Amino acid sequence: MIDLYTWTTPNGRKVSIMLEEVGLSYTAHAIDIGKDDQFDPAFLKISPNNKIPAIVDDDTGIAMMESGSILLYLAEKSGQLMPIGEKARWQVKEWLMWQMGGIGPFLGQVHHFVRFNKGKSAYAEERYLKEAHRLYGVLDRRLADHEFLADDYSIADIATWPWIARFEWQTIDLREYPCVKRWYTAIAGRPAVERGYGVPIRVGGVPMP
Ligand SMILES: N[C@@H](CCC(=O)N[C@@H](CS)C(=O)NCC(=O)O)C(=O)O
Repeated sequence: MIDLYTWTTPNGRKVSIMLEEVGLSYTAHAIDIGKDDQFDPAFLKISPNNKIPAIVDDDTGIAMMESGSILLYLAEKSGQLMPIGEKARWQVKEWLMWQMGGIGPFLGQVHHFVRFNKGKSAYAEERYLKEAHRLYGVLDRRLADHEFLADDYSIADIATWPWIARFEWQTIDLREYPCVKRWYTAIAGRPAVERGYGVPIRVGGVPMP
């Protein structure tokens, strides 16, 4: 049994979607980051960086923070969503790291400056929106000749998809990125994604372009 500590955010949804996809049994615990639950000393023992998501695996006694690491752990534990061949495995890790270093941090800043604090810093709005469009362009070009980020559906897609699900917050029109739109819609139609999106509580349906 896995305990998942999470909230209704892209990083949290990566892990609930993964758990739903691979069929491992888990219990979701809501850590409401709007109410500072992430600073509770009991939670800090599991996630010392005071951020969701985090897991505790009763089978192994392993407690883990950082969504990219958790996805790698769950892929290894389940033997799913990570290819076997060397080249393909590295492609998955490459695009997973691209998500962790680019998509997550920069789209997160778009949410802060463009969605929630519009008008506070014209410089930040321009910088992060420009970077968001650049990243969407990279994603669109990759998906122009790959069905998924690393050919087969993998943890690289699971890491990236919940951030793209916030395209409306990012003021991104997915019609500008037709290959992203095709990929996004295909993944949105997966039952496990729909279930994982609603963990730990459902806040509306999966946004559709
Ligand atoms: N690199 C971390 C980022 C996690 C993260 O930023 N979590 C946010 C929610 S999406 C959070 O817990 N924020 C609470 C805070 O910063 O106090 C990961 O991928 O797990």
